[in-house]
Amino acid sequence: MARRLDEVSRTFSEYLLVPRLTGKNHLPKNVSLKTPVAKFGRGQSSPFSLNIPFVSASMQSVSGTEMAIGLSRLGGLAFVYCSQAVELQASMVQKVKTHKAGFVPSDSNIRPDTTLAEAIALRKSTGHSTMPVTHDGSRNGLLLGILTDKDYWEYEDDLRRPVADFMTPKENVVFGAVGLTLHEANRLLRKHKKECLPILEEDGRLQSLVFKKDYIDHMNNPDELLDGQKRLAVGAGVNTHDYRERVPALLDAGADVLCFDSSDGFTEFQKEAALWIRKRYDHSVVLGGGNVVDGDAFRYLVEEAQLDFVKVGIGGGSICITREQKGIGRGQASALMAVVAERDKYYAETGTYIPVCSDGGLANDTQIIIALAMGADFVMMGRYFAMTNESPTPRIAISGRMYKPYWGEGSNRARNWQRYHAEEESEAANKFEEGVDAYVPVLGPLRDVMAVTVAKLKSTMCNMGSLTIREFTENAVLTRISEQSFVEGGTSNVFTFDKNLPREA
Ligand code: MZP
Repeated sequence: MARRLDEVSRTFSEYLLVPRLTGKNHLPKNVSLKTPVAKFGRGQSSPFSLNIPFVSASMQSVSGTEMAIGLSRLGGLAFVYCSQAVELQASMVQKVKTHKAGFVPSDSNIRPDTTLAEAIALRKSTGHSTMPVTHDGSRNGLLLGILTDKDYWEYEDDLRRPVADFMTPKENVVFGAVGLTLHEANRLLRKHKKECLPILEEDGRLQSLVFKKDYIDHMNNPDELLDGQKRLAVGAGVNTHDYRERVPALLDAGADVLCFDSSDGFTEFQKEAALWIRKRYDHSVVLGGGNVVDGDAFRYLVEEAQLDFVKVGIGGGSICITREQKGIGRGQASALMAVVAERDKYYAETGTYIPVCSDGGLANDTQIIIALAMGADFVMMGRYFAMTNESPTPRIAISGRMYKPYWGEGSNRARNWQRYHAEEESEAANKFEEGVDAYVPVLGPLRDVMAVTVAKLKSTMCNMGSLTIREFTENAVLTRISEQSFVEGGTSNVFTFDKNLPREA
């Protein structure tokens, strides 16, 4: 006879937090949202942490280059989607890594005999207004000068003339030598009041560029998530089919964290793929996987597949119909609490802490907060990020409001059948979908949307007498709510007016 779990499958909206003593130092400005991603031993710190506990889902309609750059700048991490060709995914990762590194390889290079018209066309296609002029037009050619948009007047100058007539020649260019630190490079920029500093090899070849705007950008984003070379951090989804080609390509491109993207991770396929990665790269790769919904599956992925972190959640995603279609899954709160309990047991037994990620089904900021209080070290979201300007989908006006398409990786549109069915290699695979094709309202820039969530989270953490995510989980006291108290939590016995209704002046 089937084994039956006694506990009802519960979800986040069934819980509230009971405040703990708030001390005078429990102020939002003192709160740290830093949280581990890679496993670590007792008394050690995690080799890879986030500065805010949010990662974006490995989905076509969520995590492209723009999302990865935007989220990493705020301190989180995007998992660039793997439901695309290996080379395309690797090139997205590479774009994030080269986005701003302090020392950036030059992307837009021209020769001295390039015409002004060609240089302007290049500027328009790349958006780069500063172009090194090298002897052969390559990024590592001998530097002959620099052309910026201040050197010419597009509508006045003769566009057929060569850029050599307009550029600042090398003898007037301030440059640095290879070996200079970023700090020294920024000092030179400041001293000479320049926007861009070319860094040259001993023989005069161009090695990289340092921009003033990158320094300013860095100062405006104190939480940004950087790797050891001061490049933005980026994650990437992988699968259990083409990992032998995909993983090396992603790591070569500079991916910082890899994660198996699978609706059900309690499989020998995930173990086999993870062990292949471990054998080839040892523990130098931060590798996560899932998804799971109970302690047995968690143990399996940690002990057998040697993962660094484990993702929790089956069937809770906003676009997910797995529970309806196949009858598998578990209420997200119950799943998370079961896995967190097993994680804590594992930590007590072994001294190794495995970060847990709650993935999918977070319908609002309150649920994000409850998930973290329940013991998730970080949360993965799709819908939340799909609603921001940085998601890769176009804006569409419907009945006077702006929307963006958002579709599941198990929908026909994503055609990501490997994720759901390749293990079965069955024709039945294409007979049903596990995700829907939908729309979400556009909320605006990621920075603005995230600022509200972060403010609410920090405020609640202070209510719970906590300055770190760890303290938050340890201090959390959760209470289940009845339907009646849920109603009580909204407005009651008052009239509220729809903000969208016209009002009298
Ligand atoms: P949500 O934040 O939109 O509620 O959920 C996002 C999560 O749903 C993803 O991280 C992934 O785990 C899951 N997902 C993605 N596609 C599907 C599907 O097509 C899905 N069923 O369940």
